[in-house]
Amino acid sequence: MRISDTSPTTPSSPASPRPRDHVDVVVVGAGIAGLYALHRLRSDGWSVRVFEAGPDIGGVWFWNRYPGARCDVESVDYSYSFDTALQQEWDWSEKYATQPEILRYLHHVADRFDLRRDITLDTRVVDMSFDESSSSWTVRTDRGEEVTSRFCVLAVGPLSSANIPEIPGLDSFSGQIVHTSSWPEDVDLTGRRVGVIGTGSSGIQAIPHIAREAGDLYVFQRTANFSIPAGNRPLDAQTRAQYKRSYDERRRLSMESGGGSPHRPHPESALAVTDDERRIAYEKRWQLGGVLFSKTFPDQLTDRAANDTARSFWEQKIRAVVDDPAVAERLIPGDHPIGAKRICTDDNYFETYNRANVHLVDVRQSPIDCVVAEGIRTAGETIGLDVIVLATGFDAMTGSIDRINIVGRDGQTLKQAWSAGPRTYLGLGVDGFPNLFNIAGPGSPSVLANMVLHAELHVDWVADAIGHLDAAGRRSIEATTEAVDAWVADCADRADNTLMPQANSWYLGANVPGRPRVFMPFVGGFGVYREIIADVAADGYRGFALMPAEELT
Ligand code: N01
Repeated sequence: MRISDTSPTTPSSPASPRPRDHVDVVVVGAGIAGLYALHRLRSDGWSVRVFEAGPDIGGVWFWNRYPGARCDVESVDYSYSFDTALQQEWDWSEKYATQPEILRYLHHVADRFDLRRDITLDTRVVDMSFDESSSSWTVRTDRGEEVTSRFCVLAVGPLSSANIPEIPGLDSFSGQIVHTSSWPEDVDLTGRRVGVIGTGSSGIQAIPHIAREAGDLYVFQRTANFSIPAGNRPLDAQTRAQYKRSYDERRRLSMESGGGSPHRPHPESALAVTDDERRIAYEKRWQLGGVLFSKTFPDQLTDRAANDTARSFWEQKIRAVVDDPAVAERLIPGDHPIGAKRICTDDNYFETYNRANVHLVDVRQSPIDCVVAEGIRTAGETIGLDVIVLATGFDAMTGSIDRINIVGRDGQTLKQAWSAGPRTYLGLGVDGFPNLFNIAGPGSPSVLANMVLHAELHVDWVADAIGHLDAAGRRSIEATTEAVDAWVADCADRADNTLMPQANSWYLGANVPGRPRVFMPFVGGFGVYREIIADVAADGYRGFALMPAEELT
């Protein structure tokens, strides 16, 4: 029985439908995951409403429109796989799609599958509470709307809440301050004095573009970062046709892989091959471009000696392109293994430091004291600026979930339940919070995988689970505390067996003061994870309690 069949529905005219105040599923967020959740769940016959805080669909691909923003996963892979016709009709113009092209693609998907009619834009979900007696959620928005639903799907994105640094005096700056993740449309950097704080993926992508526009660019680097040239190029008709012919195989390989990519690592340990073989393997990955360099060899992220071989190859490449050896030295990370933070993907990043108008400020040597009206004051001087760009990243994985007051069974909030770090079963469910599903959040491969395929994997699992509950006459599904405890321990063990926790990364919440230091993504690999969650479903949703209707209080 479908809840919507029995609930009062709002009469509507086809011309101006009134949004329903009771639906089967509320989805929070209209980014890549939310859009697919709407399509899949609606195709299964459920009534769905999607709430999106932004003025447009697209999630991070709406907001992250800083100069040079593009995806660091190949466009042909960073695209939905659920519809063969969609794959065949959409033409990607470059190996790595720009932010505007990805947003155009998402608009195309929204139109093609008629998604907009169930999406409410400019509306932030602020409060969600579970009522045990009706086994339903009440969802409240910042516009005062209240909707009840049997299920809720959080598709809020793991990297969607900006991390604004607590630098004294930030408010006193007389120029413009922008954050890369909410880039205004009207920023003119031409000839201006620009300061960029942060050298993660966003900063490293934006810096070469800003350098070409700005009069002077000052890069405030706290931690040097590993980055690999993207090797971006336009895709000609022949290449596109070849991709389209190989989609099935590409998707199959991606779904089975460690990170959601069709490219396989070298079969042997980095330490088992000859120096020549190793160099050739790294060179091949270097030419492939981007983040996959961290997966050249299977033991690169588990064995420090293997990791060091990658690091020394990388260092030679960087020293060869930076003219000033002292600057090169400051740009080479010394504090973490390569790949323990997400490797950045760039477009002439290191070469940019050869420009006369680009100045590297090492914040560890000359800490930022404060921001003043005319610029940034460091240990020795005041650097005059017109624009400050905060490329300071995100309150990752849990930041956007924390912004919603989520109240589960017995009045417990999710914030309380996660006060010592996020606790989930399979990343999908939380004990005490029935019928609530989290897409690509903590406890799942999430940001370590291809986020589009990951979204599809999660949404399909959730839709199947909802269908199963319905067919079995169950009203709710909730992870058991035992299953959550075991999964949290398993995730921690897997992470501890890698080099990943050795970096102060956002994977650990280490970039946000006050966050508990817990490695949040599942590091066991996308393909392995996919098998685990499929097995749990096939085994009657092992580790979840499925409550029959008559047991409701
Ligand atoms: O954020 P980050 P990001 N003073 O956290 C520095 C995805 N992404 O937006 O390392 C001075 O990585 C901070 O320094 P430190 C991708 O998954 C993808 O760049 O903490 N500096 C760091 O250098 C990526 O990993 C794409 O010492 C301060 C920087 O700010 C993730 O998003 C593009 C500071 C933040 O780097 C996050 O990337 C963009 C302070 N007070 C993003 N506070 C693509 O697909 C912070 N920093 C290409």
